[in-house]
Amino acid sequence: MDENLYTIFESRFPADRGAPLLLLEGGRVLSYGEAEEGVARYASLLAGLGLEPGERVAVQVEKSPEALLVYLACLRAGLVYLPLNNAYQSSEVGYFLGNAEPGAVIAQPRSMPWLAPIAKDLGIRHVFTLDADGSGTFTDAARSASPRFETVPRKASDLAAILYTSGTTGRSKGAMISHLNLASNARVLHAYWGFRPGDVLVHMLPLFHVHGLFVASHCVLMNGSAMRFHAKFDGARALAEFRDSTVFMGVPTFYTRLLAESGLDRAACSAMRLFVSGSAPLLAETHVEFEKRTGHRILERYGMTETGMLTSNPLDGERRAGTVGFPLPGTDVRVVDDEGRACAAGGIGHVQVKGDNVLSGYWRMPEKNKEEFTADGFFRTGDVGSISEDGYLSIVGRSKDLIITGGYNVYPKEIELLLDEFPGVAESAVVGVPHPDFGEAVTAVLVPRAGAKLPPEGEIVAWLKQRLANFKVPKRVHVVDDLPRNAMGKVQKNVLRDRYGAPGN
Ligand code: MCA
Ligand code: AMP
Repeated sequence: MDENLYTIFESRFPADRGAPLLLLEGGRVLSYGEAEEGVARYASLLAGLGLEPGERVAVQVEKSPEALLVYLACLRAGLVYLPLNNAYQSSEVGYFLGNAEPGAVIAQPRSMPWLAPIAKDLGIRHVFTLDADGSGTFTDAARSASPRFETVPRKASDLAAILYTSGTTGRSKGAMISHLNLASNARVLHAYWGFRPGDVLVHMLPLFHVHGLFVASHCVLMNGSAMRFHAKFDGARALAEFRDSTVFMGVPTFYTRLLAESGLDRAACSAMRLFVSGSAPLLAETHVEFEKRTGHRILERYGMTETGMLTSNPLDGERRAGTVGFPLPGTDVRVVDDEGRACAAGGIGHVQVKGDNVLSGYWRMPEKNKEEFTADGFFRTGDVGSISEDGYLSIVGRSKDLIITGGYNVYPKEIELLLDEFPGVAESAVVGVPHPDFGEAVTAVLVPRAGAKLPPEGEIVAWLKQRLANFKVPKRVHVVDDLPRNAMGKVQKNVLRDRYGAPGN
């Protein structure tokens, strides 16, 4: 039986293929029929290059309708989609390409001066451009490709995508996501959040991470309905779109920015039926304030790149602020102590999960697979939580050293390793401190070598900007004589967080 995710989507497309899939800025519309034809052409082009099912296609492009169709074309052609955040710089991209060994790369034209040589060195056979306006060598070549394509059948366990997530060691790991992982989560979310004919989703998330690419887009494709598709988040525009839309999904920063819009009120949101938040903790005060202004209780859910969505507050029933709700159907969620024993209700412990939505392992890292899964097959999320008597999960912290800033993950180790290379730096520590817009902000603390004088903060930040995606670059860099350490010699990051998290730092 064919378990290709694209086949599942296709079976849910509207009978009238003239119905809209994408409602674009300036009133442009992309219908399901047009999308289907575009996907077929792109799949024909990719398959025609001689790429075999299972080969990777790396994509680092701006969000555009074409970018969405490239993803669907990879599914359809049995290729493994490898999306890359377009903020990643050359050294980051070089690592991903070297590790994943894609057969083709599609990237922004402006990246070509540095990306083409990397691809050549790595022996990547096909390199295409795709710009934000849909132009580029990829779409040029697709024009003469066949508008008919027979979907390549896939088994449930075949890979659909690889998504890189950074790690606590500073080395990124490729999460291997199968057709079943995606299909099971798409089916569950579509039902759990009550998608129905005529729903219109406002899509302002980036397309290179799970939230925008899978959670939001898949609900729409499973529903055969339309989404208002924007290149990026814009509060005023979102408000205008809410007037004739029904569903919105965003990271907490989207909601705090919406609250800053004076026009956010009940009337502006009267057509909407559902606001979903995730990727980072939503402050209870944001939840309360949003309800006061709009009458809507935000539905908070919790997930990971490796697992898709794991828990959700209910559609009908109490959406409890400060919690991420119940395990989704088909997902086992448990909270255990350091010895792996289940915690009693209300007890705080490690969150572990199991289900069809959970990845099979990391790309070419068998040792990580052993570390990240328990003997009985549960995945260790690295989150610390507790489950209440009545079954609501709360995420209360993380055992992994991770900062989430505006919904993007930053692993301090990666930044520390780089800072340690900065001339004159003896050691460094990177922590997350509270930030009104991004939730947490990356902050660096440096200790100079004996006798060395470090340049002004701005110079260090400029140096980092050339080497790191912009959201990873510390908002502040502090220089100190010593880092605070405990009796074991371990840096006390909590002390640094308290010191630099105070207002005015
Ligand atoms: C941009 N900047 C940031 C961030 N974004 N700094 C920290 N954190 C960020 N997230 C910096 C830029 O480097 C720049 O600094 C300045 O802010 C303005 O940049 P700009 O591009 O104009 O910002 P923006 O367009 O306003 O973007 C903010 C944003 C965006 C809209 C919140 O970051 C965003 O769309 N975030 C969503 C991330 C997401 O989709 N996460 C889901 C991951 P400078 O001027 O110094 O260069 S999936 C996931 O986590 C799991 C699976 C889950 O549960 O969903
Ligand atoms: P990522 O690696 O980008 O998939 O990020 C996954 C991590 O984001 C999880 O392990 C959590 O730490 C965090 N996360 C996602 N959703 C929530 C939420 N609603 N509340 C708290 N943390 C969340």
